[in-house]
Amino acid sequence: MTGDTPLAERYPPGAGTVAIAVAAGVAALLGSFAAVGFAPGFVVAPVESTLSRVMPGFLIAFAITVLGDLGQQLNLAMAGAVVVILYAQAVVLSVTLGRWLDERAVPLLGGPALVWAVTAVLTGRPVLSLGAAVGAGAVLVVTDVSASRGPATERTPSGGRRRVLTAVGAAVGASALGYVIGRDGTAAAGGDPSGGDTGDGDRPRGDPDIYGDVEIPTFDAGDQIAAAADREFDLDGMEPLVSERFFNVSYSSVSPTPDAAEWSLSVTGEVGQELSYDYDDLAGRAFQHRFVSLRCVGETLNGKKMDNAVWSGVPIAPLLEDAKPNSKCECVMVRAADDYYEEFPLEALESGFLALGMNGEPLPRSHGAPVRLLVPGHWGEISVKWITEIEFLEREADGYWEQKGWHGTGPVETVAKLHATTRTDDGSIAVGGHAYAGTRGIERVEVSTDGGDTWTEAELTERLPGASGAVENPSEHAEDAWRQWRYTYDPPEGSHDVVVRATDGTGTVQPSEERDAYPNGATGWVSETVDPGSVQ
Ligand SMILES: Nc1nc2c(c(=O)[nH]1)N[C@H]1C(S)=C(S)[C@@H](COP(=O)(O)O)O[C@H]1N2
Ligand SMILES: [Mo]
Repeated sequence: MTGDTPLAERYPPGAGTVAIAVAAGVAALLGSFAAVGFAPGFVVAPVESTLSRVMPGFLIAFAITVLGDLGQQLNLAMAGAVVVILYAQAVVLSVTLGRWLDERAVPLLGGPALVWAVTAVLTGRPVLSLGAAVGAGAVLVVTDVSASRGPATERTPSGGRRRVLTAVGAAVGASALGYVIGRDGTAAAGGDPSGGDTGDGDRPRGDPDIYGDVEIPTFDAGDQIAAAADREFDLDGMEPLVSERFFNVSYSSVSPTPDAAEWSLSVTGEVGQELSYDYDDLAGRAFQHRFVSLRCVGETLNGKKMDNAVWSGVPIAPLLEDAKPNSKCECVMVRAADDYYEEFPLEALESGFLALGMNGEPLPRSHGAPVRLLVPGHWGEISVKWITEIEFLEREADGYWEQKGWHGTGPVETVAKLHATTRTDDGSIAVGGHAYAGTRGIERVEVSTDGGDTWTEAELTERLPGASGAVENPSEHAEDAWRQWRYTYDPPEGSHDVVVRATDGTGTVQPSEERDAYPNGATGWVSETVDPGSVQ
């Protein structure tokens, strides 16, 4: 039974209904955001992960290396659009059914119910999915009420247009409200949609969502941090030796929120004895505090996806011994809470470190809380965040990025970056940046101010100190940390090309051959044209 207005007129046919359905879809998406925040239960998260997974390797390569963070944002936007289309189809279906049965309750209840079902299937969280249903319901109810209240003259094509405008207005209102609620919820949970930053002073220690039910150990990294501050060059525009904004790379833009109390790391596969460790097992051990630099294989030659931090945790080798591994390929697959997986040689894993702390704080969510792996000297992709499982394999397999054509499980390439160009008080020009060669170490950095014809050695910061804390044989220097270089010169008259190259600890000069990041890391020498007139 219908009300005063027949259903066909409540939902103007064709484009009108589609517009109302899309409006309801947008409100539903923001309803999901309101209920969950920027966390895995947000309906866009699983869709975005799936899009990343099915996207061909060359497109991903383009997104990472050329578009950078914009690529990730585009992927997120595309996932949002897919969700809105799914929701809109659910609403159109309910309207069609309602017209057919001539029953206004069908779209009013059936629409939100379908939206709820779609969300629950995508996220696997039936209760939180109610947020999406409320968003869609709000738009459908407002549209329905406005149709009932409208004067007779409204039941005309122009009345239909009004209904669409009412629906859009309701969607805008509901979405804005959903956005505000979701954003505040994300902030309260310590989540960080933009990823990246650590050491946010306003944030409670640790992430309450993640660390709520465990005792957070202390991370005594103060001496290491002070040592870095002591050694670094003071040069405008150059990042310090302990990165202020540590880059972030995850295949999915929504970080998982594992509960530290529930977290465990299992050792499985070709082993004599399967093992499992929980957070308290690790937090109760004596920590080391180590500098480890990370660099992403997908970054451009002079890009900024290379950073350094002091990490607190435990070496992994002793944790593997009791498992009595007998992997034929001497290789492992390491898995994570975001369904990420990387395969690499056991030898690399054995030099690895499980970090619970970063720069004196509990590991932040975006960098792999509660526990991540760090594999010294290798491209960042095998330093698996949110680690949950180490599987000893019988034969080699491909990891997540290798299935997309990348070769990023090996040691990093040597690089010297050029990120600072400034004028000194006496009128000289000072250039500087960071140099990194993984565990080979940086021996020397040379600079040319004439496009590569002649070279002069740059100053280098003293190497960072070796691990502190529970270390059996302390080494003097950090085994896997970058150094800063600086070079000051009297500029020639006109524009000139500054080129920089590093030599690693084995005496090998950074390769000059220019190569893009895809598939195994960018190479070449960083070069920049400097116009003395415009250097400040
Ligand atoms: N679980 C998980 N671990 C991951 C990734 C990921 O997407 N998921 N990305 C990897 C890549 S490609 C890099 S470069 C580093 C970056 O670490 P960061 O985000 O802490 O800088 O994490 C690696 N570990
Ligand atoms: Mo990476």
